Amino acid sequence: MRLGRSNMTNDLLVQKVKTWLYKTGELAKKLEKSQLQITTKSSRNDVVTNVDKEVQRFLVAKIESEFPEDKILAEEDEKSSLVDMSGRVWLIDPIDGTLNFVFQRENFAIMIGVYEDGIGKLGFIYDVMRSELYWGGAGLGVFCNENKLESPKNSGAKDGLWGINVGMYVQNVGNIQAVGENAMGVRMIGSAGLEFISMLKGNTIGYISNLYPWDYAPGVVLIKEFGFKASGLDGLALTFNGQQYFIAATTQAYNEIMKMC
Ligand code: 2AM
Ligand code: CA
Repeated sequence: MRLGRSNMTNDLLVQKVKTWLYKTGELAKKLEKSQLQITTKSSRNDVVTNVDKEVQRFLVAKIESEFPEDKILAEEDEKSSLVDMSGRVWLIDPIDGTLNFVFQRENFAIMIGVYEDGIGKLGFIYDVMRSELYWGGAGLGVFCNENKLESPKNSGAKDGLWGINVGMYVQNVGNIQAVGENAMGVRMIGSAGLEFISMLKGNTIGYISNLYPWDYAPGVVLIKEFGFKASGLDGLALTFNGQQYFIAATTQAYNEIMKMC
C-alpha cells in the first residue's frame, strides 16, 4: 500500500477510514431525523438526498486534505467519472441503497473502496443502523467491527440463495431467471453493500445486478479475500467505468453459472 503524505502505515490508514465512517454514520443518523431533501436523477426511482451529498462532502474533504495526490470516484456531483484507475483511487458510495434509506430508514450502507493501479486493496461497508462495519483487504482478512470472519463454504450454484436485481430478473437479462430456478431461491435487498455483506456471512452464494464502480468496488475487495469471483455478467473484467451488468459468486457457483448464462 502506497503511504500517504504523513508516511502512514496500512493499520493507521484503516483506523483513519473507520473513524471517518463512524462520523458519517452519526451525521446520517442526525440528518435523517429532520426533513430529507430528495431530488430525482435519471428517473423517479433514482433519487439522491441531502444526506448522500453531506456524507460525500465530508469524506471527500477528509481524503483531499490527507491525501491530495490521490484520485476520487464518488457517486454524487462532479466526482462520478474518472479517466483511469492509475495511482491510488478512492471509490465512495455515500449512501448505498438510497431508496431503502428514504423509505425504510435502514438497510443502507456507507461504502469506501481503496484501489491502487486498478487493484483492490481495502474495502469498507458500514451498515449504519446495525452498527456493523465490514472491512478488510488483500492479505488482511475480513472483519465485522473487531471480529474476524470465517470464509463461507464454496457452495455450488444450486445449493443456496442468490441476490438478484429486481429489474434484471423481471427482464430475464442474460437468462438469469434460469439462475433463480436452479437455485434454492432468490432474494432482493435493494443495497449492493448489504448484498456483499450477505455473501460474506454465507447467507447468499452470489449476486447479480447492474452496478456502478462505487457500488461494487468495496465489496469486491472483501469477497475476493474469501475466494469469491466477480466480473461483468459477460465474464469480462469489471471496467470501473460506468454502469455494468455485474456478477459475483463463490468460485464453484460462478464457474457453473458462466456455463449456463
Ligand atoms: P444506490 O442506492 O447507491 O444508487 C439497488 O438495486 C442497488 O443498485 C443499490 O445498491 C443501488 O445503489 C444500485 N443502483 C445502481 N444504479 C441504480 C439505479 N440507476 N437506480 C437504482 N439503484 C441503482
Ligand atoms: Ca448511492
